[in-house]
Amino acid sequence: MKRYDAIKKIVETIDDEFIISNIGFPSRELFGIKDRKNTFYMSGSMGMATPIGLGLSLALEEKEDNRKVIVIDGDGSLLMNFGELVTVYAQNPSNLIIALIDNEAYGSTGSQETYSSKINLSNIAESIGFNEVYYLDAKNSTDCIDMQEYLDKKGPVFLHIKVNPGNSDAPIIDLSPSKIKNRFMKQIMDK
Ligand SMILES: Cc1ncc(C[n+]2csc(CCOP(=O)(O)OP(=O)(O)O)c2C)c(N)n1
Repeated sequence: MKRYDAIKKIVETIDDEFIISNIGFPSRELFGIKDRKNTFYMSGSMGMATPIGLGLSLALEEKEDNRKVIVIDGDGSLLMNFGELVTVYAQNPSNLIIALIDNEAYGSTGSQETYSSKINLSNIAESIGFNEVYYLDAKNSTDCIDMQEYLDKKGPVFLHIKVNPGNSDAPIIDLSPSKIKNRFMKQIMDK
């Protein structure tokens, strides 16, 4: 299975959760599978999907809005901004799930190898102190990705989803960045 299959399985069971998706093919694949106003396609920089998800999680908690936040991140992006995991742990948002899709590659730019084949990213999350860390081997099947199970847990939850590298034939997102932002913010404010 590849990133596309994992994303498809993740969105199968979601309802009103907010999704922040990583730059490049993860966002394009998600857009092709299911476009939602509650999704923020993060098209700026690697290593920024989880910090945006964290900020949103904390803001929702503050206004006692019980909707959850799912970040679809990538191993290359996490490795580029490792401090984000420490910050998430220290801020301890109960409503945040990080779904780290680990294809051991910078998939969106040609699948150059990352160091995640040499280190174990769930061990790192555990050693930081995360209580809810799950390693899901989705190389052969995505059945292990049962989002309802993880949505029921008190976050922050770190899902380390191992897949094979490769991109699907995903469409270009034909929405302007301001449209993506404005409709997303409306969803946050409207409740
Ligand atoms: C700071 C920064 N450096 C480089 C890029 C170019 N770039 C966009 S996506 C990407 C690969 C991302 O890899 P990963 O986070 O593992 O996600 P994948 O595409 O494999 O799902 C790169 C290098 C960027 N957008 N931002």
